[in-house]
Amino acid sequence: QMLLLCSTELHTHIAGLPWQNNITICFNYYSEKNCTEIWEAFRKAFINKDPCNILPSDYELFINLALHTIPPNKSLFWENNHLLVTSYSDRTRRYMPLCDTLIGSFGDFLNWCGQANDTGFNYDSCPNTEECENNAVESFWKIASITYAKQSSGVIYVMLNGSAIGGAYPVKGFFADYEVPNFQKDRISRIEIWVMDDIGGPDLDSCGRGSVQILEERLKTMGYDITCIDNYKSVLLLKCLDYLNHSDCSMVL
Ligand code: ENP
Repeated sequence: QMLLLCSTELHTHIAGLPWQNNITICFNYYSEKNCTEIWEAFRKAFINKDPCNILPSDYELFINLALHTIPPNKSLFWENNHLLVTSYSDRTRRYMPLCDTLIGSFGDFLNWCGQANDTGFNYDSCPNTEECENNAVESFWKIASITYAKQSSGVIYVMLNGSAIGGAYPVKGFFADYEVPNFQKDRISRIEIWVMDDIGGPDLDSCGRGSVQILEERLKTMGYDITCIDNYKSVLLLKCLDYLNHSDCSMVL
């Protein structure tokens, strides 16, 4: 009864905000959590503040409250594959990438910030990273990435895009800068990299070549056991659902 009351109150509070769905996810799937408190901690990180002066540490309370375990062998890191990862992970059923965790679900697909001397949200004109690095979204993903990488264990999976113009493994990016350095070596058995090319797209990077080679060498130097697979069949099958007659799909269909 009490939970229902709290949730009704919170739902009224966030009605019309883009976080409505994810508060529902919080209540439905994480019923042991205090979703009202989590939402308040998230808001307080950036509301009523200069949108260029939000630090990762401002989200600390939110992160601590929303944290839950990441099962071993379920972590999926990625670059340039957002929608593919979203469908392949199947909302934690197959894998649990950061965007499928309770923490990540607060940021996925959204852009937000607050403003000084104003208790409202501002989703339309938020500063991007070129304008200022310490913005609400960038700082959120930094602390979320660090936390997720520290929690990941067992076999670690990494999905890269072999057709990405800037290289499959951006040497500057969340994965390179905030995730790889925070892996807990003693809890990781091996790392498996999948390099997926776009169907009909160019094969710019692949295992042992270009930026993927840079990543493989970096991880080997750190002492990890690495496997790299070009166009991993399971993911390729999913990509091929929309390209049944394409020659790139003849191998799996
Ligand atoms: P992009 O630029 O390909 O895609 C950015 C989109 O993915 C945005 O809609 C963003 O949400 C959402 N997103 C989901 N998870 C993350 C995330 N985790 N993150 C930044 N954006 C995320 O992705 P990036 O910027 O290269 O980030 C990929 C990183 O996510 C990888 O390190 C992967 O391992 C990690 P929004 O709120 O910005 O609209 C961390 C940083 O999980």
